[in-house]
Amino acid sequence: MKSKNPRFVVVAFLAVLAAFAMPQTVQAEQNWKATVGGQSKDLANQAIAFLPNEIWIHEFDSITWTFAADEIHTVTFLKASQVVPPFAVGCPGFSSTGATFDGSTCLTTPPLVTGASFKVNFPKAGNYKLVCLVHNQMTGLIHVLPASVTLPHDQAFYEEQGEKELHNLLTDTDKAARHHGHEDWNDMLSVGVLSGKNGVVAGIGEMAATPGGFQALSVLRFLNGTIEVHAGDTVEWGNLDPALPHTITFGVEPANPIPPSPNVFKDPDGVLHATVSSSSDSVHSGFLVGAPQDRIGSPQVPAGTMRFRITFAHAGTYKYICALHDTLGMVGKVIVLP
Ligand SMILES: [Cu+2]
Repeated sequence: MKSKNPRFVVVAFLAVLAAFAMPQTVQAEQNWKATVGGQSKDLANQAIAFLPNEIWIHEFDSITWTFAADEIHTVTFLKASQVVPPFAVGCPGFSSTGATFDGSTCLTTPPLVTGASFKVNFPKAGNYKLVCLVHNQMTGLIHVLPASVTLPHDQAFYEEQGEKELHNLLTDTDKAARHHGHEDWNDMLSVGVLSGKNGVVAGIGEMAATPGGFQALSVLRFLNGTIEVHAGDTVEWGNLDPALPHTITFGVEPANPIPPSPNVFKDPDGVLHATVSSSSDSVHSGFLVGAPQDRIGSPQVPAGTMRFRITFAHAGTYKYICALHDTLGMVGKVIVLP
């Protein structure tokens, strides 16, 4: 370095200052992007997942989640030890996009679908669990690291990872899940999952996991959904999804889809049962859903309701829906011959 020009020294000094200052301001502003849910074109196959479900960021970074499914989801961060609230009440209440989470108060979006997006700021280092209040088995993990720690991945990695996880879920190798609506429902009936020839699979699903948490595939269809029986026969529906509820609903949809309609009784084996005599009858199964898993250290819970039976007294055509997923194409028909 020959020059003793004072102007050069000042410029060099400023350059050194800038070199120190710049990376910090860039890091502090980073906004990451991730996706919530995903689906097949016919809306039947739903990825019940945060995509990807594990992300490493710096404190003061933010993440914007974009919703990509017609099935509802929430982006929710609860406080440590907080009891998981139902999505209808939030955590309680709902946050607005641009909200901040540092572990001291809970944060949740309302249930959202395709087109919505939600930004969360993370000002405090910590490892935060991400959950969906609609789907028990949909979780993720956000690692918020001090600015001094190097991040393991860039945005391109997370986009690729999210696409991989989505692909793995939607192309699940389970035949019945992949080819819903075809003959493969036969596999489910023939292994005795549902009794006899008058069985209908009311949705099917598969659990999956990454080191960041749980993900699932749910197929929102009745397999063998249009079924022919004779007057006096009983049709049995069974939900084969480990996490997602469905309903069997004939006639008028009740305001509250959770409990069964009053005209439903219980068979000796505990399965709910109803009789339909005319196409103007309304019958609602309530939620067909598995019980929460019994875990070591927690009390045993009652069995879930995964089956539903209806006896058809008279000939006719009886249309039914899943009250939760009919708008996504989950509908069926019972044709009762004399
Ligand atoms: Cu459903």
